[in-house]
Amino acid sequence: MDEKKTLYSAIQPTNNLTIGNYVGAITNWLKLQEEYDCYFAIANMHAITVRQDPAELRRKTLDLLALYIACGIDPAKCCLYVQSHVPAHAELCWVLNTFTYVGEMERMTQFKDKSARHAENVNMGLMDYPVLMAADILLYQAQYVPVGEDQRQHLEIARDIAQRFNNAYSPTFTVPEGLFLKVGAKINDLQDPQKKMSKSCENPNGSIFLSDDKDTVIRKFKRAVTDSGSEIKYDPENKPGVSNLLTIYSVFAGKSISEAEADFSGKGYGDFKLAVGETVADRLAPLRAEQARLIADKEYLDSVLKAGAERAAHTAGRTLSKVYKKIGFYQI
Ligand code: ATP
Ligand code: LTN
Repeated sequence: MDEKKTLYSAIQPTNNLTIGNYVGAITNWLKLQEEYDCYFAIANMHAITVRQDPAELRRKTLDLLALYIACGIDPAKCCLYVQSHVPAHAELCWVLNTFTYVGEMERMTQFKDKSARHAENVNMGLMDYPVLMAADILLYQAQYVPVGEDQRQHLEIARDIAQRFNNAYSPTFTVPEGLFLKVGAKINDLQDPQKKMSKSCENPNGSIFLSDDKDTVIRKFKRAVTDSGSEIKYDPENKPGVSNLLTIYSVFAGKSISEAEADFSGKGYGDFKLAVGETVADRLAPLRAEQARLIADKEYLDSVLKAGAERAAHTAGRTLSKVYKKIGFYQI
């Protein structure tokens, strides 16, 4: 039998996940776990690049694990683990820092955005974020990295760093490729449909959180910004609000964009928004119930994390020791 290819992705345990994270990340992982050797991490080391409340960070780590499992990510098939449980991430990040230029990091879109949003705390970690992400991916020799559009630039840098290192020594790292999907790769903010929906946005009405109850989901969709005119047509240039709602509906109802358009032909914006809200709310309810059941079983969640950390540390350790040999770190 062919060896399965390796796939790596991670989410930060910050805030509550939005349907953007769910669609852009987790639902894809479900299919991928059948085909690839998957590592799915909880990126708590990335999370602290923005100040976190310690008790909340701890709680959200388990919340996110429970959500992965509730969504159908199977710990028997994938390695689920917490980034800080595998010290090799910080260790490789340090080495890769010496293969990364300050100028490159200053030019990263996310760094510029987050520096503006957190002007009081533009810390070194925030700038180093892409290098830690490169370390995550390269440690596991991942061929594929499924992420949303917003991570494209970070993935490019991870590839550049891998190639730089390979060229300076000899082939050491697999050069990873991003897996970006077309529909749903970017879900936009309901209040500002030119902007991606984000779990840390200022206006909570713009994001649908997986933790929102049915009434909240429907209320937020009813208030969603639509566009001038009254036609329900997919046209992201001229009708960003309606197009975003059509994307959300098509993903949650499991239909194509043209089927989604057909469902609402001749209907008004009010009916449309209500139908999208109901479709989303009905899909989220069972997920939330299963997540709550798992959170109550801390012993089980801890056992998943322990097994995950052992497996991840084993793979990561092999890459790290290769790197240490190549760069000339004396081994004992
Ligand atoms: P933050 O607001 O805290 O920066 P975020 O909502 O952007 O967080 P991340 O933790 O950075 O979320 O991303 C987790 C995953 O979800 C990534 O693969 C990212 O590409 C994907 N993702 C995030 N937002 C969206 C979105 N609006 N549409 C599609 N995918 C998304
Ligand atoms: N920065 C990523 C989360 C992340 C990640 C990774 C994704 C951290 N390490 C490694 C893919 C591979 C984000 O989605 N915001």
